[in-house]
Amino acid sequence: MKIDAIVMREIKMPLVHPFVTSFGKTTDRRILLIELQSEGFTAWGECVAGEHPYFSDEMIDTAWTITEQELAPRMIGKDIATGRDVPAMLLQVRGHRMAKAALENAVWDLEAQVKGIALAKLLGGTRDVIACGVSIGMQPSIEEQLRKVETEVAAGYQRIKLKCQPGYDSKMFAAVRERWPDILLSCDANSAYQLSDADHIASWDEFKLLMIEQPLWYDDFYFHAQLQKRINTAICLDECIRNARDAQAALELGSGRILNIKVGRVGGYTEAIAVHDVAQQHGVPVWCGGMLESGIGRAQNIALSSLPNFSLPGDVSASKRYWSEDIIDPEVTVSSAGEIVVPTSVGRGYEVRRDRVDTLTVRQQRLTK
Ligand code: OSB
Ligand code: MG
Repeated sequence: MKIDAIVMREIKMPLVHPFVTSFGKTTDRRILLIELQSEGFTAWGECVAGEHPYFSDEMIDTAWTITEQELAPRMIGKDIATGRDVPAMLLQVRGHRMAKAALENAVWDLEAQVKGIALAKLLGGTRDVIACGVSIGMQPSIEEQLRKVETEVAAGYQRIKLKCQPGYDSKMFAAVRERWPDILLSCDANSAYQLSDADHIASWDEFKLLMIEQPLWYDDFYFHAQLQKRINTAICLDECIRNARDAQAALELGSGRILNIKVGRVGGYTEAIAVHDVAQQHGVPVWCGGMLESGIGRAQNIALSSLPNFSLPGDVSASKRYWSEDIIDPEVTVSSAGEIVVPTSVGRGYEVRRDRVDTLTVRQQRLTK
């Protein structure tokens, strides 16, 4: 698979509803897309870095620069046998995992096409359908929060995740739990609390949450282990898991009992599969997180979610929750049972709509040898 050219594009897409978390508010997404051209094949990757370095230290502009100056030049003109060979090619560059993942995942897409198999199969997927949950941003009032939950429960989603922060937590959880005593419910603090909040967080045990996602610092798993000892509810780690070694260290320390895997956060499919395997060896379930992806990243999350240890509903939901019109055909749809069918056709299983991508593109750069 000789890499003839890499086309970088930034697309700008307005969200249908603003998304509010403890780290900030997102109304428009700026997304870096990678198009690989190889011997007549075209493959795609999506960089999940945000508009600002608020979730992690990456943002679209750092990803753009590092891709153009450091990562793409290491791949262009090279003959790459498999997606698994990409991490070693990019190893000299420290960090920048979301930028690396977009390139690596595009190579996996290419490999699936060249081999004539579904991307999910190439990754080792075993599921025909994946279980879907939703992540609901913080709302201006508890009434509006309840209306959002009602919409998503009615749509069939199997797990509702509530974004929270100090001052917007217990009262809101109580209101949701009172109205829906039996649904699978979780929360995500995106690092908004400190260990001194342990008693407060322990008081949430009464809400019977499936998990509390990344309550403490984005780069910590030592203090998460201290917190996990003081609460009954399972901690789920997101931000702090950068690779399989982190997963092993965190699980051996007891920092959490569930892992959220985001393929961009860990630097690509190869590492995501390694994290999945470490969790499985520890008897720890995983689920696939989301980063407000366009259809390309969404399709790639669906393929990853088909691996066996993705046994909890993920944050991979329907295109229409985010976009008035997605960039893929067909759009991602979720059944009334809260499931997405894993495509069995060759490659990612969703066509990229070039007309739509062109309309949304605000900058473009074609890199060749
Ligand atoms: O922490 O899981 C998170 C979105 C952007 C950044 C971080 C997170 C999220 C979400 C939304 O929770 C998941 C989605 O619907 O894509
Ligand atoms: Mg999270």
